[in-house]
Amino acid sequence: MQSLPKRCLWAGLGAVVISSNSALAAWQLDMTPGVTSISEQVFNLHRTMLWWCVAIGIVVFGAMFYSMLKHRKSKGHKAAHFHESTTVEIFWTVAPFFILILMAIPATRVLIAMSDTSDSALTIKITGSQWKWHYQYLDYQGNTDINLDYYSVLNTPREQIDRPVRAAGLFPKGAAKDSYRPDGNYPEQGENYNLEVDHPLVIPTGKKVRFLITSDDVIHAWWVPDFAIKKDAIPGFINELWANVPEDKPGIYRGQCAELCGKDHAFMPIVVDARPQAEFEKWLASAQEAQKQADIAAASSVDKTFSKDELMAEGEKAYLARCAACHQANGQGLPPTFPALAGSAIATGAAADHIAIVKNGKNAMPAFGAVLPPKELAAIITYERNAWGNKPADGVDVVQPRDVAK
Ligand code: HEC
Ligand SMILES: [Cu+2]
Repeated sequence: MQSLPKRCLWAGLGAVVISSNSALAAWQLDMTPGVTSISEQVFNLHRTMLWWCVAIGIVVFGAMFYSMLKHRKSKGHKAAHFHESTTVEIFWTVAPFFILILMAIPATRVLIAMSDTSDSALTIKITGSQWKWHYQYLDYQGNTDINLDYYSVLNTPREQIDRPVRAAGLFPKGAAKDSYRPDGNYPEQGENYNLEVDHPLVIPTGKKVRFLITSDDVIHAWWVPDFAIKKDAIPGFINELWANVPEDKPGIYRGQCAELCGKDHAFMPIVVDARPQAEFEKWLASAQEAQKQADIAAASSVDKTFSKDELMAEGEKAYLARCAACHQANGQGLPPTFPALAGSAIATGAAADHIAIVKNGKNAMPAFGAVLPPKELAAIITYERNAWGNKPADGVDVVQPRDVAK
């Protein structure tokens, strides 16, 4: 009879397997079939290969176990001694050779289809950088004068991200233990935790969309499982990909950066919003108009003078969204990689040097000059010069958009 603990273990395992459909779903083993024709081809290719491997496995292990059991020593069999059987050697060379050729034919067909970006209706340039995606609309049905580009950044609330860290009792060095939530009551993680962004990539359904993928800093990879596309974003290179979401499958598709790209690799998700063509065109027109207005506002902000209070308020928000990932909300940074801005010689030194490093970047510090409008840059820099007890040595505590635009 089995001992009691063992029986309990088996009963427990059985109960887990039977009762937890949702747990089983989370442990789905197969690939996702996805929504595009390419993803379907990739899925079927994977299936085909898997069955090939299963068949080979059955033949090889079958022969092995048959031989071991049927000809075992206890039945009086003697080991055969032979060397250099030409027949066997030719067989085990030629058979795998033909199997590989048979596998290569469908695989090559799918690879060629994946890389055929001809006749696309829309071309979008995708640039990865630590840790955000930049989408640039280059060409829609022959119109290359679109003038629309934007950044797509994670927008899962910081407090949700801090929840597990807080639960484990871990805190960044130097951070006040309960700086966010003295009650320890962190919000639940949402349904799309760390898979949500401020501005999704919007594409039309029923159209072939070509993606040109590159990077500004390190290697990233743009991966949307439902489209079965995943390509490295490499600085100095442009990789091509495409997707055509069927007209009956509009919706939100989510993916992630798939190349370990640094500290916040897990925090640069991808969200694609596939809309019917008419809706896409409506969105495109309004996004172009919004960008035009933003450009005009940015240009006119340079002529205006803003109060310190206004700049500080906008600066704090923008700092948390743009800079806190590296320099931390409390300005302490994560030395030695990410310097503290609280008490930093640059953040409290000559305004011109402070502006220069934020606009132009330095080593692992990204350049923000082309990313943020002058008013937002001025607000962030003003904030940094006054927050966390900072006091500018040159007395310039307010930086205006026109100082940044120079
Ligand atoms: C990807 C991480 C990252 C982000 C995001 C980032 N920084 Fe930095 N920052 C750095 C690094 C790394 C340095 C150090 C550069 C060096 O000296 O090599 C730095 C240096 C600085 C310095 C100089 C500090 C000193 O004392 O050396 C300032 C000022 C600064 N950053 C401001 C900003 C502002 C403003 C933002 C947001 C608009 C920002 N940073 C966003 C990584 C980052
Ligand atoms: Cu990345």
